[in-house]
Amino acid sequence: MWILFIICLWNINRAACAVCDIGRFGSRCQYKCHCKNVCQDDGTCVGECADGWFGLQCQYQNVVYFYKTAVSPINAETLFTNNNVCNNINSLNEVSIDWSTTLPFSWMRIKTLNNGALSTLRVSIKESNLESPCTNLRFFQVDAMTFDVYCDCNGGMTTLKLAGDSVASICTILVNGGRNVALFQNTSQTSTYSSESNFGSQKAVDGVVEPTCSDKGCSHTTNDPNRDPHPSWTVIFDQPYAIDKFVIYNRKDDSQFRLIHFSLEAFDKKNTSIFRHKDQSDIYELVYTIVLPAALTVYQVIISQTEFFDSDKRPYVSINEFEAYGECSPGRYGLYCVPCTGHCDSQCRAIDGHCDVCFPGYKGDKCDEACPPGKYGPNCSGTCSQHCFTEYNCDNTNGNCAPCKPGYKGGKCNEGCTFLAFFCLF
Ligand SMILES: [Ca+2]
Repeated sequence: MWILFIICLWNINRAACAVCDIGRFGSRCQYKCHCKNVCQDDGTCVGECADGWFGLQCQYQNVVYFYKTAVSPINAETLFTNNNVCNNINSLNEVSIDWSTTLPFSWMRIKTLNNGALSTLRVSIKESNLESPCTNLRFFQVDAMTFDVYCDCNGGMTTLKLAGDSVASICTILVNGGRNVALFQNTSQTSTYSSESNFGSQKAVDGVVEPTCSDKGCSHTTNDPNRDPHPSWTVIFDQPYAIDKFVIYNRKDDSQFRLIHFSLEAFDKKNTSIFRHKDQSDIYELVYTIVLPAALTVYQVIISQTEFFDSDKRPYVSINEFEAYGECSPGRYGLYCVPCTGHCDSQCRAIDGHCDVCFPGYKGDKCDEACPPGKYGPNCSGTCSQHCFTEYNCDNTNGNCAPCKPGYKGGKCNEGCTFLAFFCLF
């Protein structure tokens, strides 16, 4: 108990100290559990993730679950069901999936019965019937049968297509929609209707889409006729995140028209506006999905309204739930988006910190292992000179190892001394 007290007092490990409400976890209790059954204190699920979620602590949205409208051919439907059954469809060499809206593509998780066949996989995206291939496919093994597939695609997709002989071996496809980083972040609004506990700004990031907002449960600006003619709602994240999709849930009970023609603006940490969206439709939506043209590093989002409709005499901003989907900003990784390890020479992979290219002298999945004694340089591929006095003083980054064994000189001890000079200094 005392040890825990000291850990908490000095803030060494906040996750160990936080006591979160049931269904939440994290250093600030900022994450919602997405487990089918029991959720442990650190968010790990006992058993499977809830439908629609996968990956690290089940925090990654599977857009197949939320946005799928059709699969072609129809008998490929089972490939998009996230379960433990792995029945591949032998005759298949092409499969496509349509979305209800334009979505960004980042990566997908594939379960396959034949790892070797994946090299023949082709991925393309379609928008407005214009098909464009995704290039530079990269495969990262998750377990014996599961791979995360990354590739470079231009623009958004209304259809995702997989083709090639390898499709016949695939048994599950999950398509990443990012994780919601807006949950329980700092929020404010220009005014509040009724009371903070009923209609405060936090209600829009509490992870709950309420069936009714009439009593409580949604953010809502004031109806005081003398106040707030230009209402807005603001969220400021604990750190910048790479966001590619915003989702706004409208209230479900009444007055949904209040969001018609709303504006959304995103800012970076320098308070520079980096993305603006103005709703154009005269008909309200129950769920607005706003896709960014590319992932942007966002720190703050403001939703505002200047117009009013129906019987209203003033504009309001009322939000049932706001979500911001994306990843850690470049150079960070993991659930808490900590910096990539110091010896990574490229941006590490956000989900697990894997680094593609290490600085010379380091190796390992996260570039956190120095080369073993006697090795140096990029990928630890250099071998220290056998004329180093000892392999233990060979610099792992550049192979320099002076002092040398008698008879040799140079930074890498690979130059022989001039004749007769047994001990040479130059
Ligand atoms: Ca809510």
